[in-house]
Amino acid sequence: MEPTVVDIKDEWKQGAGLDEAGYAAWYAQSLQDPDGFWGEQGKRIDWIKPYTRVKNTSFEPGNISIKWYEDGTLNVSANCIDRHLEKRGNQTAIIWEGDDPADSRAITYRELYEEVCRMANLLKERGVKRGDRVTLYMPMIPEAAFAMLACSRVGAIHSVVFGGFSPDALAGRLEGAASSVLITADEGLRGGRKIPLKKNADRAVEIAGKAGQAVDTVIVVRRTGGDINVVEGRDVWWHEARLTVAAECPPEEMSAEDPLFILYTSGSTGKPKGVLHTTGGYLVYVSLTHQYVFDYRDGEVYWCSADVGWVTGHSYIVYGPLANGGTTLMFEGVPNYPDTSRFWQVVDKHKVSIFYTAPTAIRALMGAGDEPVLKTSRKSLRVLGSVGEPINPEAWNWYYRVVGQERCPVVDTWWQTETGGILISPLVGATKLKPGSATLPFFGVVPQLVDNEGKVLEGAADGNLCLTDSWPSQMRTIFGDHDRFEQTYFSTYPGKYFTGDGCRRDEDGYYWITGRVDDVINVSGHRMGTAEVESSLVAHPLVSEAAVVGYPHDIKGQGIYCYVTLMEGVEPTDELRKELVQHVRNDIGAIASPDKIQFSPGLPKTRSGKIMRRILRKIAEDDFGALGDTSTLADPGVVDDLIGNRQNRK
Ligand code: 6R9
Repeated sequence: MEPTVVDIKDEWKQGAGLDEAGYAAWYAQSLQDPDGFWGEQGKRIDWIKPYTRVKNTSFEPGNISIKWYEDGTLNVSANCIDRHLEKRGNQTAIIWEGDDPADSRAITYRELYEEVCRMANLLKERGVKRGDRVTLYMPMIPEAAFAMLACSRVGAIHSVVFGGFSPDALAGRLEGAASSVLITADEGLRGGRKIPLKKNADRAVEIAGKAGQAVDTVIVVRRTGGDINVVEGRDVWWHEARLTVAAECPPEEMSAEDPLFILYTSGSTGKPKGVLHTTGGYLVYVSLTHQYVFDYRDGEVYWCSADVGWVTGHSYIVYGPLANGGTTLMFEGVPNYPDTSRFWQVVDKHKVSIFYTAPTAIRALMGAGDEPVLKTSRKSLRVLGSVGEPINPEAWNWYYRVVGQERCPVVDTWWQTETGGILISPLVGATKLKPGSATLPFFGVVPQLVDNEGKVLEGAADGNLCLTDSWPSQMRTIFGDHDRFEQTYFSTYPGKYFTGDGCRRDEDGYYWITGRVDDVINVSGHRMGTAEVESSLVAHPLVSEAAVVGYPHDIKGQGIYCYVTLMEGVEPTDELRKELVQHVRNDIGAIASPDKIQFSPGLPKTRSGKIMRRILRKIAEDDFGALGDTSTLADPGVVDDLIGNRQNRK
């Protein structure tokens, strides 16, 4: 089927004046002369000491080294706040929309400055210094942004852990980052339900303590007023402490290559990795992409519905929009509470111009029909964005047609925690759209498709997506494990960064991401390593072996399908199935809940004992005809058993 092309409409032409030819010219220049191009773009942020060196990067095996603007110094929070005060002190920096539609708050740049300075002073009072790691376990409230910016103000490295993660997962991240300071809230609130953050945090601190990572400060933001346990000397109420510290705090002068944050993300093997980002290149890149991809214009309200626990929240709720002096909306709730019109009611209430969300939310709302959308106005909307997973053309068209009334371009933005910012995406006003395609690379980004042997594929082709050169917001290392960094991203195809994604390039040079080609699955836009779910399952005393794969799911994109072999003599029952689901939820968090568990006496393995996931994926997809070569299996009979027992539970 020939893809439809959506032409650029006159009203989409960029405020900044970039059109199709402008994009092509800038793109060409960014590849021919990276130093010249990025040297110029680097000026969009304020430097304390200007850089003289721009790009210094190597993807050479054994010497993976990524440095941008390395001799420049700056402070990220000063760039996101202080430099806007003169012109925008009274402009709203953050609009907060609570879970309850009656709850909202507007924070000006002046107020943001004061709150961030207070939080920074409190951190200092508790002994936090440059380079220390501070862990955040927060609901979607403005204090989450205050805390991130406060860390950057004092030169500390934040590690934000998504509020849906379990105490065990939080403990692992406290240990991994060797973090002795935690910022949390009494409870979170989502869809009318309370989430016991402080209770989870207490448990996590206890687990981490037993493993040798002492946490000596827990700063607690009061959100719901729910009952919590307060540990004298360790726990500090934010609402009390903030009255005792100054609302002024000079920003630390940081090097462009000093770390800004660690963010744990799942890979195909082992424990989640601490992806490390630094200050200068990151800030230049996220502010530039925020402006050009979305065509952000002064004074507009911009809303990214992600959670600050994910990279999208870091780059496109907090750092990009605030570096640009924008007004960023932060939403505490969920798309279907109190009802399925909520997103569009928020758009109308706050006159949102740019709305950025995930395909899983679009598909879920599409399932509720057009009426909840059509009863709202949405006339403030100008641009729609998508991120997190491939968007199927049907969902793209609904988003474009029903939500955006064919007035608003849809920018499908492809990127990763590791890339820090958007790498492949249309630019509003400068790129013709094709529903389902992330379209073309951003300035300085060089995608390459290779086959499984690493042979470079030219022209229209389907292959593994690599990037042949660095961009300023690339991750610098895995915190504390540079060898694993090289091993994970640069060893599959030496000399290139391998994304882990499959991708097709069409005859117009447009990119179509086809999904992960490794053992990472994408459930409702959340990244998960199948290995993590497997290791949780096998930790259950009644489980002998487990293999986990993704399967197509109408709303979530991918669901979690688990094949479980029980210990000798254990009866497979529905009760046990429920218990295992609960076990994984407790271990990792609700986002890792298995959708289907199939008890299977055996798993298909090669003679060397490797589980053949390819076959398990096909069975989970109900695609029994295409199992491929099963001749290397130790016991081919296992496959027939698995097909015979295929669970088709909803
Ligand atoms: C930003 C973010 C990264 C993985 C990535 C890919 C998938 C993200 C996408 C997309 C197709 C898009 N992904 N955006 N696939 N089209 N527009 O989501 O980071 O959580 O690290 O996930 O998500 O598979 O490799 P992260």
